[in-house]
Amino acid sequence: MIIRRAEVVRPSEITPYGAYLNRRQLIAAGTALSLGSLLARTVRADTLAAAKSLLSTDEEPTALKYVTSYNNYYEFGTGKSDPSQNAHTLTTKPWTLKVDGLVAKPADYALDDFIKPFALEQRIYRHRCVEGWSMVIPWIGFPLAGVIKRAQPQGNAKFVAFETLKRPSQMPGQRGLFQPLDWPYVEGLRLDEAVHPLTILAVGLYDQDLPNQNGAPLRLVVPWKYGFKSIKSIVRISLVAEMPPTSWNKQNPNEYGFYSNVNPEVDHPRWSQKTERKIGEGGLFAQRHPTLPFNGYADQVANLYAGMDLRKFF
Ligand SMILES: Nc1nc2c(c(=O)[nH]1)N[C@H]1C(S)=C(S)[C@@H](COP(=O)(O)O)O[C@H]1N2
Ligand SMILES: [Mo]
Repeated sequence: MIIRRAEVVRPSEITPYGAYLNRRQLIAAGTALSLGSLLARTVRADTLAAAKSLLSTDEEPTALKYVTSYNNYYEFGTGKSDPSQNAHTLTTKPWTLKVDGLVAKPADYALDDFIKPFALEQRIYRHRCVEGWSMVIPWIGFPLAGVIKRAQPQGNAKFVAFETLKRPSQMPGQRGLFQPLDWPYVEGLRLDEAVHPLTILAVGLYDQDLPNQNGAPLRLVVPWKYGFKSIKSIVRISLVAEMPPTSWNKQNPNEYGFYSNVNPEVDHPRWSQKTERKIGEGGLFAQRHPTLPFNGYADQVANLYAGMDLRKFF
């Protein structure tokens, strides 16, 4: 058993995003006041606290330095250290987010207004890249389901499409001769996958706002799928009727399917998916670990794919 089955956090354990914003304003305003500076000393202004969800794994999280320095974010380069070196130049304030498509309530939100109604939780999730490495990351976020419910999907909405920012002036990977992907980066989920309780939008990790290299200010996290489904720096969420295009599938449809569920039985055409290397487990002799079906979340999500041939729908 990797994660506990219960799907609820006690409401008393949750920091509503509004309260978090208020506390930040209090701390900011408080720097001029004596009581405020006392507060500021005990609570760092950049501290983002949220109670741990029971949907968390009890495995030890990967050290913060690896989570923030070993990244895939091709808008900032294809090397693992490129995002941590280049992504600081991205401006994430102000940030607007479009919710549109087959919904009764389409809207353009300022990020804070987008998040405000939702309760933040810590979700410690396993994270498996299609390249064969893995981490355990303590995200801070909230279920995507609430966002979709608020938009009021129409009956013909069957998929959710996501889009990353396209801003070549601040994203060096979107300039120059070698373009590894079409921009903007796009991803998609079936509607039932999108509203599954494990699917979250993350705004932080450990106790801080999401670092730019991890997809600030808002990224998707779908822990039973290969990492590339978890699209970063989202600017648009659209409800659609047909399966939407996805970046890696467009780049190489033989290697990357729409579903991309973690599956040790379906090899990537160029390598096995049976095992993984845990980032941070150092040394030449660190052994690889078996990869689990649905990345260890089979009890929670296997029923979404009942009757589907997962070799065909990889
Ligand atoms: N916009 C965008 N999102 C992206 C990517 C990317 O290149 N661009 N890389 C994906 C891949 S391959 C992985 S493994 C995860 C990595 O997330 P992390 O750097 O926070 O570990 O982000 C995914 N989301
Ligand atoms: Mo990945």
